[in-house]
Amino acid sequence: MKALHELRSMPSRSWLGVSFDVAKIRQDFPILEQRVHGKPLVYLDNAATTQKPQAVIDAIQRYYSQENSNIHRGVHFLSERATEVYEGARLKAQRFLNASSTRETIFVRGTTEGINLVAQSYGRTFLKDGDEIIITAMEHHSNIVPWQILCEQVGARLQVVPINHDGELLLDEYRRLLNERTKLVSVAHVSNALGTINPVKQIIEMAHSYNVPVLVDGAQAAPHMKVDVQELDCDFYVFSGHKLYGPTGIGVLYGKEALLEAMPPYQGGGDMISLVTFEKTHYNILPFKFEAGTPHIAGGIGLGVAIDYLSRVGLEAAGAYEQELLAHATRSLCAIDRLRVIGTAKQKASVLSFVLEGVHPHDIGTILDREGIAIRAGHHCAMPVMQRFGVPATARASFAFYNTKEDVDALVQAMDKVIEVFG
Ligand code: C6P
Repeated sequence: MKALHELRSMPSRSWLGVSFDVAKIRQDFPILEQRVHGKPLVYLDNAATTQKPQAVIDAIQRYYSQENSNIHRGVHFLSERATEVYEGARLKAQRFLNASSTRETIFVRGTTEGINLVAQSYGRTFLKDGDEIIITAMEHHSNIVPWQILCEQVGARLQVVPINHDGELLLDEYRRLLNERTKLVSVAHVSNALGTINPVKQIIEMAHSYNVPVLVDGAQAAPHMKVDVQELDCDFYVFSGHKLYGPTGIGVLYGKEALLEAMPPYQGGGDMISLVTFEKTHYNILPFKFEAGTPHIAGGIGLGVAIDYLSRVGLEAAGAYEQELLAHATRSLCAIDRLRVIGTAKQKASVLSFVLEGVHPHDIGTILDREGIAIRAGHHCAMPVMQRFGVPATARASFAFYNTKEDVDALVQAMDKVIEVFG
């Protein structure tokens, strides 16, 4: 007979056969132990932000209690230590994306800032009146508004690739929109409102046949699948640390070195310079040219630890397990009368948006909350998606690898309560 500690460390099999020890993983996330409104917390708002493992919390605490100092500046022990840990985190981010060097790995506040950086630095330098930027109908506002601002500044035009009723891109329309006026394509790897996984490699190849660079918004992809920027051959890739089990206020912009070299700084200030005189300023080398001011040091360090944690869990196993959760949740929710899933693409990540006839999504969210279940209800910062599907909002459950089949079943059961209350 096996001892209890041996049994505990054995990987448990999930219900469809993917081997994944979710019970053990849940022990790494202290927040999941709490009760909300007297019920065990069921956290299904992972597309908004993921919870943090103890290792990340410890790293942030360690930084402020033992390492806190400004980086790249000091000659003293603490500054050198903090610089080493922070730059170590950059190396982890570089390897995570398989970027060819840390010069291509820029720390930003998150996906939003990364896209704004490219729009204002690359866009204002290389786009002009009459040029076109292609985005898609499923973008988050962060991948729409920065381009609209740029269009107003330089006189360029935004072109939008439409989607079908399953929430898949119409690639023939994309092909039709690409032409010699196209100067940039910017597309979500995974839609936050629909869950659709876009064929970004194909999108990039098509754009490159017109010599057009492509930015990929990886906010919802990086936490769920292996991203290899060299394999994708994307020109820019952005993601947020807080959706990847890391801290808020930190993210990564990957850019091909030649493009980043050709781009002017986004902001001016300390650390992004090599020499300042009143006559002329020389900028720092990459990646520091794009990192003005004291950065989010604790955030960078926390993100590095989150990347380590994710690689210990194994992105591939986690992704396969999340697919099981998604399939189970989709089947169970679809069995509910008058419930419609919004976003039924063949390739999806673990996002499940739905509407229930006659009940506003905010009311669904409120009833579920009373049951201890956290989902998001609203337009998910993707208003054009809501317009496309003719709904004001959706309820959205989004899964992480620490969620369980029981979490999904709790959601489905609580939907009975919603129906009971609203009829
Ligand atoms: N989506 C959601 O609940 P920031 O806020 O910069 O970390 O990420 C912005 C962003 C950009 N692109 C996509 C595809 C996203 O999903 C998000 C953030 C969250 O869906 C908050 S609105």
